[in-house]
Formats: sequence, structure tokens, C-alpha cells
Amino acid sequence: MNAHAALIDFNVRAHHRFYTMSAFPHARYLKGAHEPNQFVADTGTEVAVAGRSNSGKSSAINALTQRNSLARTSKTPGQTQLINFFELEPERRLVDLPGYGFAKVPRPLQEHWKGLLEAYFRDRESLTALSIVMDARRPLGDQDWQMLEFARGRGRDVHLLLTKADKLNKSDAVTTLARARRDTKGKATAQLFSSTAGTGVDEARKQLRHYLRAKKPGGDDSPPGETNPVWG
Ligand SMILES: Nc1nc2c(ncn2[C@@H]2O[C@H](COP(=O)(O)OP(=O)(O)OP(=O)(O)O)[C@@H](O)[C@H]2O)c(=O)[nH]1
Ligand SMILES: [Mg+2]
Repeated sequence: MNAHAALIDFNVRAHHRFYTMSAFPHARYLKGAHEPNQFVADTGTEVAVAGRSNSGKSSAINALTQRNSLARTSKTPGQTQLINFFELEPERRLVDLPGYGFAKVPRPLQEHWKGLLEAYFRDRESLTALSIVMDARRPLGDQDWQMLEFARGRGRDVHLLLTKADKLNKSDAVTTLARARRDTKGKATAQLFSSTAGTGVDEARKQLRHYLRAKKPGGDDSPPGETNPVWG
């Protein structure tokens, strides 16, 4: 790259950085937990992100925080093997849960994760809501439903991110969203999302902020954007 091109490149990056620094400028990785006694202190509020392995959870966390590599992303499924805690602001966290549905994970480890998740949902008072990330081309698989019912059974709100929406044409995307909303009516809210194209990121962040403000699981104030048709 010659000097002129390098300068332009620098300017573009600086510009990009300036405009993408604002969501959660102090977001940081706190720790990964393999056992409940490694969870960070159960104070403030947090929102967990679950979903099939490779569905795009870590990418969604990066898009929501406008950080390229806060959460590790990978083409190899099963990369997130711990409950990873991220601080967005003091006492406000996002939590990346291990992806489910990855057959190559040895059974004892799968059993361990199951126990870990049960402990997390049972005991975690700061957990106000769960976001389930799913590939918009294959939404609401059996395990997504299990996760949804599991979280609802423990009094948590659920918000579905139908991600990789960039892989669908407009009309398929609209149909998929309408069907997901119909199928989960009264149990979850849903929206289209794309980490790569930026679709629905602002809306999802708005919902996230709403959940993080909630005092107790599920919150008691009404959801944001009731006048906004993007929200279910
Ligand atoms: N086209 C497209 N690809 C995406 C999108 N989000 C994620 N991906 C790709 O999907 C793959 C998996 O993304 P991750 O974010 O690592 O998925 P994950 O759910 O965290 O995966 P595990 O941690 O392994 O369970 C990567 O190759 C991403 O680049 C999206 O919105 N659009
Ligand atoms: Mg991940």
C-alpha cells in the first residue's frame, strides 16, 4: 500500500472507529466460568445469549457492543465452551452461553454444561432475560424450543434474534419473522438480525438496554418500542 492509500485507509478506519465507539465504550471481557463458583458476583443485571452452536451468538455480542472481537467468533462450531461474562457498563452484563446442538462435544462435557446451565438459571438473580440466537434459515429447532421453555419456566423474558438475515431475501425474511412471532406468541418477542449487514442491531440493543434496566427477572415495565413495528 502506498503512502496515500495508507493515509486514506487510516482515515477510513479512524472515521469508522469514531462512529462505532459509542454503544458501550467500556465493554470488557470479565471471565469464563466452567463451574458455578466461578460466576462473577450476582449483582446488578445481566442478559444471557443462548443458541445453537455456530448460530452467531458471539458475532451478535460483537455487533451489539460495536466491538470487532470482544467475543470470539469462529467458523468452527463449539468454540464458546464456557459461560463467558462481559461487562457492558458497571453492574450491567452480557453473558455468552455455550452453544447447544454440537454433536462432537463428548457426552460427559455435554452433561457438565447442562448442569452448569441449570445452576445458572436456578440461582442467578441478576439474570433478567435471555436472548436466543438462531439462524433465520432454520429458526426454532427442538433445542431452541427447549431453551425457550426452560427460560420461561424460570420466569425470564425471552427475545429471539433471527440472525444471518442477510442470507434470506426480503420476502422470506418477512415470512420467517411473522411465523416465529406467531409460533412464540405470548412467550417471546422476535426480530430479524444480521451481524454482518447490521440489520436489527439498533433494535436489539434497545431491547438489551431495556432488559438491563429491569430490576427483577422479567421486569415489570412494558417493552420498548410498542409503536415500532420491528418489535413483537
Ligand atoms: N452471513 C452471516 N454470517 C454470520 C452472521 N453471524 C455470524 N456469522 C458467521 O457464522 C459463524 C459462527 O459465528 P459465531 O458468532 O462464532 O457463532 P457462535 O454461535 O458464537 O458459535 P459457537 O460459540 O461456536 O457456539 C462465523 O463464521 C460467523 O462469521 C451473520 O449475521 N451473517
Ligand atoms: Mg461463540
